[in-house]
Amino acid sequence: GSEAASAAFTTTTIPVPTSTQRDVHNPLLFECAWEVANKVGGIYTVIKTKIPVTVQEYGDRYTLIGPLMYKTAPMEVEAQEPHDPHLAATLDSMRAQGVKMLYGRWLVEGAPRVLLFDTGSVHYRLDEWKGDLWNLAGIPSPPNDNETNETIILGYLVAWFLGEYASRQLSTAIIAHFHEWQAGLAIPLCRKRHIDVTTVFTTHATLLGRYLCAGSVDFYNNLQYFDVDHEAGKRGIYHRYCIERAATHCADVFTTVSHITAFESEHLLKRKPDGVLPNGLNVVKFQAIHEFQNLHATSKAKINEFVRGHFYGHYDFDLENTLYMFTAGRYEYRNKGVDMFIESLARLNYKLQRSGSKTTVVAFIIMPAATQSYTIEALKGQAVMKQLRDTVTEIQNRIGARLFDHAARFHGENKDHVAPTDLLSSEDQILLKRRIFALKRNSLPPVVTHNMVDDSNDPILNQVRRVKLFNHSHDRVKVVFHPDFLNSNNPILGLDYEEFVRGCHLGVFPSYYEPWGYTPAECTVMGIPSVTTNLSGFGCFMQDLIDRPEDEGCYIVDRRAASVEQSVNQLSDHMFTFCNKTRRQRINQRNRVERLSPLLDWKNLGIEYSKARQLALRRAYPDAFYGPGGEALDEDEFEMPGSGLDRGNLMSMPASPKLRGMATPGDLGTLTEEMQKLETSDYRGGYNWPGSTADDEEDGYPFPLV
Ligand code: G6P
Ligand code: 1S3
Repeated sequence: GSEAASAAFTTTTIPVPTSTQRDVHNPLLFECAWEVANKVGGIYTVIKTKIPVTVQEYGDRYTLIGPLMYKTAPMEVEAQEPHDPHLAATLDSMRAQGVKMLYGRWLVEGAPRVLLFDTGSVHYRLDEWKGDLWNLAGIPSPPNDNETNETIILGYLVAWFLGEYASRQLSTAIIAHFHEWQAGLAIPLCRKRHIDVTTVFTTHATLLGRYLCAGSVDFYNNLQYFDVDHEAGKRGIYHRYCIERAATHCADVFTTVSHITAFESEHLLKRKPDGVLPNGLNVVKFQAIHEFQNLHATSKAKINEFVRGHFYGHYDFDLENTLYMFTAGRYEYRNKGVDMFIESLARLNYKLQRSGSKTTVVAFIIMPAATQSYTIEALKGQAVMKQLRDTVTEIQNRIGARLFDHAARFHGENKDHVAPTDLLSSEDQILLKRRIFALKRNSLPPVVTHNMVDDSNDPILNQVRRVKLFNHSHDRVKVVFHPDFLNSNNPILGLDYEEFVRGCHLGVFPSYYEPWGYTPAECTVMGIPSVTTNLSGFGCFMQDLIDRPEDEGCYIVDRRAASVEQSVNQLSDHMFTFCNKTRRQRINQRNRVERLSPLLDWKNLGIEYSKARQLALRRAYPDAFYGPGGEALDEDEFEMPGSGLDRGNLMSMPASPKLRGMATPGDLGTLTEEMQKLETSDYRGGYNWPGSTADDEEDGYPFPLV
């Protein structure tokens, strides 16, 4: 590097130890992501929910690293002094050179150690580091891409930190695990500087994949043909792509979250992942088995409340016979399959009308977009309904008082029998009439709850207009678009996301691009059935594990082999079938869905991360694991700490899901040294991918049984 960049390279003056000196049996773990103590999207969920199992395995040898956000950090982190003298010395040294940071405990379940760097404090070194990046790796960086600038600063800070720390702490092996390109730049830097750590890179999507899918390409059939540099350049993301690709190729172990994204990564990032680390959740078991059913009923009552207000004046349907469907996520219209959802709703509407169904479907779309405020109409709906309720309560109290008085004065004479007209005074009747009059409305109940910044160009609204789902009385399917996150303090639809999901009947996520897809997974652990596709990591995962996922309330639409028309029909068929279920059938189905939770529990999936880390240690410190002839020194080495799918529990339940034979802990992931030797793209997911030479996907990857 240049002279200016040398400060970050100070560690090179300290002798680098030979790797065999480090203890590989009790390694230290640093896990780095942009979303550590910083909620942006799905990666935050991965990191946060995984903490308890990681802490169980690593205890205080585990530290998370991320960017310091002054707005949220004080709420998330409790500052502490480091106990480890090497760590203290490293942080002091960095502070002395102007780096601001926060070290302490992240106040979430598991309370892990966390180190947050203030990228702003070293912003003045950005140009120097950009120059270094260009000299070192030939990676360019345009001036005004703020996200990339932040990535570069975080990358240089983390590499600086790891370099200094690894040169002071010489006794224990260090694993550094990075998520996504925004945290991945430290990987090539570690490699170039020969920092004695072993690295794992996990990607949760590919940059190019996301961009290509959002356009109108036949993505999956052309994966192997894209000219990646050209496509990245065309979209102005060449420099970002370079960072992502450098992280991918420099990591000791490269992983992703699903087989479908592994396939994508092989072609777009040009490295076949070493394995798949499916995303888990921290599944909370209730004391009483049916507690989640009660929660459904109480949450549904709150949604009912909203619906009465929103549809005032047109509230001519029976809430006892109304189903709540929803989709939610980041606003990626095509990638998240909102186009397909709305089209299928229109067809469902037609099917319900034709069949003379009395069922009403209210379909919610929860996707944050640019808005100005709530609409007057949406606020008014809740207001008039609240007034009506308050008035009824007042009248109810007065009737109660009169009734009580009558009863107290009753002496057995006939004339004291109370007549209804005595109870409901004419004033009360007038008041009630006035409230009912306020419910008259000339317009239809609005589709959208907010004033949109760009109403006329909004893709969701335009699609709703095209299919004419305008919430007419004759429509069996009504649409409510809530273009903001949910929050229990909202004046309309005042529920937290979790509460909302629990109150709904069906989650619908017909994604086209979805490396994992937490939304249907969250539905599952809450016992709410969902629809997803075989282009989502989650959908493929469930299809791989369960014989007939649709029997378990986990519907999977084919978006791979089927045409768009066929997929839309399949989705509307699933929804129509769902509408024809009786309440008893829905309750049963929720029970079955909830029983799948163990499949998604980190207690069972965390082992895949353990395997990835083991592989990283083996690759970096082979001498500690193998003798001179390549023979394993310790056969027990691959034993993982207390983890593994508790099938016993799952299978002992009545009407348990039929799991496929390969659903053992070792089968859930695919990490193995052997895999690199395979030349095919034999990914799982019940389908031979284009360009794949696998004959039989089940034989594709050899799985070491743990
Ligand atoms: C839960 C409750 C039941 C309620 C049912 C409604 O199972 O425990 O008391 O009847 O939800 O189900 P539905 O599918 O009609 O919302
Ligand atoms: C990504 O977030 P997204 O919604 O941009 O990472 C998530 C966590 O791994 C994953 O669930 C999702 O599919 C990806 O797309």
